[in-house]
Amino acid sequence: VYMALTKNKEVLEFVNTCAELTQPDKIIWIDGSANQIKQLKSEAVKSGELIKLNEHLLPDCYLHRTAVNDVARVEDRTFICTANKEDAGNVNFWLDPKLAYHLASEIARASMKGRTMYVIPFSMGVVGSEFSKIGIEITDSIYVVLNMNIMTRVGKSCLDRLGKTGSFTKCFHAKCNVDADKRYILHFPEDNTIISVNSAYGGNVLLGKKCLALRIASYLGKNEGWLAEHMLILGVTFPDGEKKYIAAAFPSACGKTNLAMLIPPKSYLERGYKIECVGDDIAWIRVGEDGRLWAVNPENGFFGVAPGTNERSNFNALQATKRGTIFTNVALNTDDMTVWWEGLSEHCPPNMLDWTGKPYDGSGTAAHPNSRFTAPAVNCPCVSPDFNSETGVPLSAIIFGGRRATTTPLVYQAKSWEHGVFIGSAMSSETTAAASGQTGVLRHDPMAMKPFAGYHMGDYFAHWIEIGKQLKKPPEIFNVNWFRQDADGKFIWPGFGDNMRVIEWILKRCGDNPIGAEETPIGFVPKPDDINIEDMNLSVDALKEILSVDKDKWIKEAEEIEKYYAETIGSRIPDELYACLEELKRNCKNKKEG
Ligand code: SAT
Ligand code: MN
Repeated sequence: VYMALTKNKEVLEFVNTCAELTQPDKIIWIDGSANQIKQLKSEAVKSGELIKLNEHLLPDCYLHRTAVNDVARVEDRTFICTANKEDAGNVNFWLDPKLAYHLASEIARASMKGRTMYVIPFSMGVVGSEFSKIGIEITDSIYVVLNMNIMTRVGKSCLDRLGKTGSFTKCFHAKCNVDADKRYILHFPEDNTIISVNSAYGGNVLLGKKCLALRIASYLGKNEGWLAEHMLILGVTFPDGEKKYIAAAFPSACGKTNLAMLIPPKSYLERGYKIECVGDDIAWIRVGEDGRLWAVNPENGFFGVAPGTNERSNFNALQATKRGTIFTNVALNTDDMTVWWEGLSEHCPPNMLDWTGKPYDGSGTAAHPNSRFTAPAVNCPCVSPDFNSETGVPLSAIIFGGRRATTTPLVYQAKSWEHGVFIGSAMSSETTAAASGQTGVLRHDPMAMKPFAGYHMGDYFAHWIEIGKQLKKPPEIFNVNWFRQDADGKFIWPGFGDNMRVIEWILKRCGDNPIGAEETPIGFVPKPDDINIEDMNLSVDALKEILSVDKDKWIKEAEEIEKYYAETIGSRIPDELYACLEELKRNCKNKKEG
């Protein structure tokens, strides 16, 4: 027996169908009230699902440990289930929808016996904004409820927004036995439905995040004329008070959160520059009436990578985790019940339990490399005053970037929108711990959306070209690479706050009176004098080195892109991109140029 919070027939049917299948003992509707959340936290502490941290040092903060086989997204168990296989594209794994529903139903059948089923009404984006989408997530995990309550806008207002007839994304999650062999993350874009079974790790189970806000939303965006992207959004305030906004796409664990919350170098702060964070992971982008692109962050919190986060690398993110935060798979300091991860401080304090809960003896890492914090956005000292804007922020620039030890310069600019789409489509990056599998392997990751595009990648590129045609004032498009290495394998560019120096150049290239640049075979590169390296431990020669474009390397890169287009994406690639590829090849082979 339960009290439904809505009269929406479709919602009630969805909840009933899930309950009949999974047979929970109890159903609880999440209304988002402080009281209900408090109760759930104390229940989770009692059951051991959460460990309460030091109330004085980390008020209202908790530690959660996942199963050791369940620590990252699982791309090879993530499926796009379209009626026609071809529509999912070759970059995605595909399952026949009928088969997928059947498979998941059999796995989830009776799996909530003896458990509670929670119904989470949530909104991606500010409730009521034209950008926003409502979802209903069913789950048997309190951890999921509490994380969704941080990452999204949860509660009755979402159901009120739906009214009696509104439509929503059906999100079903059942933890089952966390059996890795029966783990499936299934998307049915044509039914606006997501099913996740046998996992309890963030990206696989917080279904508002990658599953809805990227895979399903990218499909909705294609049909409705907007973009759902794996992008941070930041605002830059200039000394004269003017503000400009940038969206930037990087693969998981490549520094989106750090860039979004960057603290400029001292000399910039003194001149009055300021960075504010609108979002650190996902951007929903629409063409405004003014012919510009406008972006919102559909999330309400940060699910950030813990290792490497410290006072110097990301002061703002660290501050954001000081209250109301759930930590996942970090190490526990048993002396004072605080948390630790590699890079938080130089030395690991004594009396630590590692991420699995065992005494840490110094072998391996104390925190899992993909350990995370789930922190409310309002906690972030540099959160933008536009964070809750219903109309979003106008974009002056879009940045693509990845981890590349060689080839790709520190920054370069596309010659046109189409060329920018080409650059995004041709991105490669070294893999990280954010997904299961080997790390450090160079792979293609177009627009950082390889794991997240909910439909055919060729159609996705075509959609970008189509959006460009509607723009009167398209943002300038850039590519950055903070990760170029020297002959000894050391990073040449220091990154973090110093990335402000590149942001400054990027914004000087936008607007009505852009500064000059060098034209190279791949696009426009800064004149070395135009990157401010004052008060920085970087020689002019090192700067020239990371701005250099090696034609021979780019001939190989172009061949690689051509191969990727033909062999992996396979079809539906717009002609505009092939034209850019041909131009790149011509430019590189023309020895007189550049
Ligand atoms: O685990 S998540 O997918 O939510 C984070 C990420 O990989 O970007
Ligand atoms: Mn991400």
